[in-house]
Amino acid sequence: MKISKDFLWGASTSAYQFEGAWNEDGKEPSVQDIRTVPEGTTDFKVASDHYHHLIEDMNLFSELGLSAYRFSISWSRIMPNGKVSDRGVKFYTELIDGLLERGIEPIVTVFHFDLPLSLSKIGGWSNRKTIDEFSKYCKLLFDLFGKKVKYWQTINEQNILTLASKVIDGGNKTWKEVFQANHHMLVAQAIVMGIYHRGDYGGLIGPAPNICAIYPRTSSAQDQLAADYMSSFRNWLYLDAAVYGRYNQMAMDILKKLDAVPDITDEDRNIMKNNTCDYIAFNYYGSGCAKESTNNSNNKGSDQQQGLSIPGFFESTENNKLEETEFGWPIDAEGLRVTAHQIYSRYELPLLITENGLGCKDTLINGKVHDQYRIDYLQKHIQALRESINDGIPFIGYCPWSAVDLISTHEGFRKRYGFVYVNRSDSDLGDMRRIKKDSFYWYKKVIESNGEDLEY
Ligand code: BGP
Repeated sequence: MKISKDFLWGASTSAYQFEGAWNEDGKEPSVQDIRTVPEGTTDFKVASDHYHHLIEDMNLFSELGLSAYRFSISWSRIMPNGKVSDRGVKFYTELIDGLLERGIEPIVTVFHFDLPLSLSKIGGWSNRKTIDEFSKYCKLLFDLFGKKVKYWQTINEQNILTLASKVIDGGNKTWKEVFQANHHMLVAQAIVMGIYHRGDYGGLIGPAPNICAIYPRTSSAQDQLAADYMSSFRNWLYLDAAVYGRYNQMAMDILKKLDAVPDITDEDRNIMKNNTCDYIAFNYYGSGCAKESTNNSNNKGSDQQQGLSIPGFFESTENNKLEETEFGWPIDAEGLRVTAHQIYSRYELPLLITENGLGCKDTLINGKVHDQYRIDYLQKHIQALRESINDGIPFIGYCPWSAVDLISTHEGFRKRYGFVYVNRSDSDLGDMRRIKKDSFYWYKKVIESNGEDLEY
């Protein structure tokens, strides 16, 4: 089956990882802007300085031939300390209008890891007041941009954000606190999906978790059960809530045994039940693998793709059938097809890939970046996407991470994903020059052929 003509060929970024200008034009700092600068790096808040390269970057998107661009809006830029900022509105208006003028569909995530500092100070998502603030913020965005933006996502990787707050950051919170905050995010998401639907803005809204198939380490029943538990805890809890408006039973079993069942009011239940999503956006980097939990399961070295374990239920483990990136993430293109089937057979909603890509240390040699390894990775994943479409799964589009190099969530600037190189490093902010990588010219050809020509 051929990919349909209206399929969106995109690329992704997020505000705090791309924009810079973290304290300019009235922007309030977000939780990302107050993080300790990793050892050996310069100020990472400058990111790729997109805020000051807006036109140049949009021209690059246009030259690349993108039909969509997925980005996030910085809550603390457009609504610093809860007040609307004209300068914040101006920036995103210029971006959205600039994309539309270039024939590029804007795909907007309203929240991507960058909670305003003022809300963090009152407890962030553990405080129900954040739900109200999020609703106001989203209503503002829908009113400002609802007629121009057709694809909205609520929260980027709520599952990772939640698990990170306990597992990755080695936080001191209890599981109960972690899942209470998660519950508030689920309620907030449902409320804004309701606002969006009642407002009749004319587009689609959905979640954007990081979803990946979890394989059992062996063919034993114990490992299969571990994989199912891990998948319920990492994947389905979040999508069942967004699509069905209820908690996943296996995930709930884990929460009960962790003494982490959140307080859920009758009103919360009604809100979740009555306000569900229109489509599913998801980020996919590679699959996961689980084995039966042993007593000493722990979460050392966890991040988005590795290391999550819950004693008594599952232990995340390496899949020795897969290669890994230089940053230790498994590469599993065919796993994208498995994941797509798992999602679609559960929910039967259109899918949109909002992130997928290879993070590695590119080198600039004589003004060029020969990133054949990235082309190989993307080629195989687009092939798997084509097969998934051929299997009958409806896909809205594909937005690899990332359009342009940007700052990694926890690996500084040395871990790059972009089609465009940004001339800076961790130790030197450089001149921020944009340089098209080999993958730029390759992806341009892929887009021109509507995914038919994947050769390099
Ligand atoms: C996803 C996030 C992105 C992005 C990407 C790559 O989890 O949504 O923000 O950064 O992963 O991760 P990293 O930057 O850690 O390599």
